[in-house]
Amino acid sequence: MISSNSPTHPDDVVLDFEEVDAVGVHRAVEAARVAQRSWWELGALGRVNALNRAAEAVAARADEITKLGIREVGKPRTEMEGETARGVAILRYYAQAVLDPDGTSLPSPAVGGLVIARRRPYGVVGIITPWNFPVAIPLWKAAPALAYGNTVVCKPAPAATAVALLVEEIIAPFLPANAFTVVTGDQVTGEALISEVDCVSFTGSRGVGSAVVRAATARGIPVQAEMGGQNPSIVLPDADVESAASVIAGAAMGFSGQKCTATSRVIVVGDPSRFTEALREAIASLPVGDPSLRETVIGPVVSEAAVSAVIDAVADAKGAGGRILYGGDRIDLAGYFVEPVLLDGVGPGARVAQEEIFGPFAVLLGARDDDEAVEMANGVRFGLVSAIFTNDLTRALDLTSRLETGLVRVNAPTSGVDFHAPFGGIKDSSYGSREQGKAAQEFYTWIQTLTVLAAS
Ligand code: UN1
Repeated sequence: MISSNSPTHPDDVVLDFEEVDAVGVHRAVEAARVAQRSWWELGALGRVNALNRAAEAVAARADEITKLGIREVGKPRTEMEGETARGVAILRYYAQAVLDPDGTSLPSPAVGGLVIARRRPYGVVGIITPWNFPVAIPLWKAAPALAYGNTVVCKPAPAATAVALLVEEIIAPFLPANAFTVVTGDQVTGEALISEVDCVSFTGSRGVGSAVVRAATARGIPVQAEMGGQNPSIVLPDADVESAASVIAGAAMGFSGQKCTATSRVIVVGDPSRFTEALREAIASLPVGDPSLRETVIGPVVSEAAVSAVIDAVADAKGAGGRILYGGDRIDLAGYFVEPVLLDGVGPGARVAQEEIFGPFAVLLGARDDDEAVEMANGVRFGLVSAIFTNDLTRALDLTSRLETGLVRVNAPTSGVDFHAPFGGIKDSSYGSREQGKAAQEFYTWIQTLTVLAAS
């Protein structure tokens, strides 16, 4: 038996559930395989209709989903409301994407013939989703997989299982039976899923992601994995100090920094003193506490282990010469609360400036000039997202082309994703083709080249 507990009140057991074993996963995938035929036979307009109705059903129960998300993963209300609304928007978007062109017509070698490269669904897609976006990530994987004709079996992170089951309860009635099912569990369930499905999409840690990629590629099935980040925000000397500090504070500490897109390093070009003080103040002004309150920006972290990771990182940074500018202690509340941490004094090679802490934790680094800032920004194994703060368009453009990250944002927070744009990183951050937007079509389909000639 596995329990999902509220990080705000760990005595509050949100859900107890069984780990679905290999036999159970096999049954779910076989049922999804049968469902895929009915789903495909509904035709494109049938899929549009079903996904639109699913979107409206999620919208109608947005409050319930939001409340459960706040309770189960501790995401502050404003962010959780935004995430649920994003889930609805994703379903509506992919409902229409069903009608996008699904291939290309090419010149025929024989006059009067046809050559068409058309996209076909794989069959059953396995999605393995994290706890930090309990609604948006399952939906941004499931909605395109379904739109392009696949069915889906979802293995959510144990800590977000109740939300995943609620999403299933809400959307499944609009689809053929077993077209979207959740299998609860942890590693055993995830491994069984990869061994059965036709295609795998994963978001989570680097360690688990590497194992997922190895297992899927060993079977020769397509796989995409979104893993960690160690995301830099670069502040140029001409940036508007107050506004950059406020955006970066939110990007680093919102939802306690528990996003693969969170800012973890703040690289200040030139004299850092004014910006350092502004950032310290911006972080200090962020309301910390009960995630069910609308004003809260920093709620709990997800678990006791996550508290320890932050406290250990503080000790580690101090050992490497770090100076704590803000926070660094556990907060005396029943749940898993830690103060947001801002520090400087460590070098770019320090562990806390290289690895992902996945908590409310930001390291300030100083750079002499743009070249040094780029070198520092790129000097990590991750490559998900970077941000540049400046009003100097020429300098910004130059930096954008030198930063080795899948996403680059100018005067915008590293966190926050546009569901209609391709999303993903390079280096150790990602594997496989991009998620979201039209890029998802490429991942969830294969190309069949069809040649039709007139009978001679
Ligand atoms: C966001 O910043 O809104 O798991 C989304 C994550 C990322 C998604 C970030 N894959 O944190």
